[in-house]
Amino acid sequence: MQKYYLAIDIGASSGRHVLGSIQEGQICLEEVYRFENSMKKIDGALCWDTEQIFGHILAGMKRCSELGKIPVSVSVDTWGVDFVLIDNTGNKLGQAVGYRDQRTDGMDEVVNRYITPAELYERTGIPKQMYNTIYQLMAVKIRHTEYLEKADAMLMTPDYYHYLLTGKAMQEYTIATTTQLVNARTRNWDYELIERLGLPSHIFRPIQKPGTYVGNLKPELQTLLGFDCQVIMPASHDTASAVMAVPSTTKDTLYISSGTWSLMGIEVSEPNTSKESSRAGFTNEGGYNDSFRYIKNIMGLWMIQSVKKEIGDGYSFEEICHMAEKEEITSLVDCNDNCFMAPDSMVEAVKTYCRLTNQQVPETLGELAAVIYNSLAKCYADTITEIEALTGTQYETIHIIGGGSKASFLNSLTEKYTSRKVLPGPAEATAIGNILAQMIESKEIPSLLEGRKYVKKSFT
Ligand code: LFR
Repeated sequence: MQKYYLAIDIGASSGRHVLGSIQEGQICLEEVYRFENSMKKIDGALCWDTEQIFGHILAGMKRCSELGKIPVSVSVDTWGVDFVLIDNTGNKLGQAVGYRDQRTDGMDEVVNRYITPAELYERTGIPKQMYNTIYQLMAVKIRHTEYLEKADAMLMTPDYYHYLLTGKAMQEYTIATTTQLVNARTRNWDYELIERLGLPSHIFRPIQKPGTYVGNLKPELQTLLGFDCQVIMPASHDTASAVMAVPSTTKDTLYISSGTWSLMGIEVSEPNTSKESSRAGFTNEGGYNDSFRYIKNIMGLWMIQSVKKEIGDGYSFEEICHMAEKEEITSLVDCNDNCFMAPDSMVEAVKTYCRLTNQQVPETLGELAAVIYNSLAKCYADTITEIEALTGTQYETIHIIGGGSKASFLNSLTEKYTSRKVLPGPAEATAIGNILAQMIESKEIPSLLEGRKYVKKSFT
């Protein structure tokens, strides 16, 4: 009987259910369900509609049973930093506020009262990003102390869905590191830091490594779906899963996980929490097998996704790339400028940036896309310079994985700006990494190294 593993990979702009199996020595994928995702304004705050997302999770699982392809296990991965607080009956306390919401404005100053930025980076290896969980929790502490008083657990988004599927509240390591509350050396919650911040330590449940069995489906879900299966923790942070699927088996591999965000960096075995690393804004996020993702967060395709939503809805990304290719505009923006994080209008944000920096202001969809794609590629080139200076290593090639690897125009700009060879794919890296964790757990694949060999022969 063919064994299937189900990856439920939920990104900030879309989610997908992918069945993975090994057939004739190769990993085979079958996307069985896909849905749109975005933050929505609820009571004035940008939030995730957790009920709607869970509805999609179940609908995609139901599709597996309709197809007669019952997975032996299922794992959910999502974007990082966001969380849900639950009380001791499992009820959600407040909304699942998303990372682009402004509730964290000024929270860095509050956190600074308890710990200096230098010590915070030294302990956690995570640089300041205003959306990090630490600042979000500080906003909850200040505006909704009652939620923290009633909270029984703080569950990161994928942990919350694993909880809804099984009734077991557990925390996974890779996504926990995105909170900026995990100690980079002990790889555990930094309870001393948590106490200094005045957060209740009991809501931070023991951290488990990817591959841990969470539970089986709740009885009522088994009835609803018509099957039961194991729920296994993948590397629950989508970026951690994506990096598992980098098709390289050598050290010193440079990658960009390209999607709503562009995450550019390398895999290392020890964190770098030096002052230079902090100054350059590199993050040491926890990875599979206790590795670290030494990366820089770059605003990514979010900018073009937003412009498309605003003025280019009738066009595909491919068509938009073709338009951009023909433009001659040379204006560039700093993709990591905070004005692009959650503007009311991305079109206006890009135009204003160009106007304020005395550059040609893009007017058409093609011009706007040209500015964004060129700026991203330039940002990649600057980031390579930083990584090479920090690691003392030269990188000849760049693996681009994730949905953004299909943007061939961006790939060619990346080659132009970086003078490095781009190796695109696999596009479904996150789902593949999610599936690899399940396959390794069930012993169908012996190790991550072997898993990456499978990825190389199956997808490139
Ligand atoms: C990518 C990602 C990034 C994280 C950002 C916000 O989907 O997970 O790694 O920094 O979303 O959570």
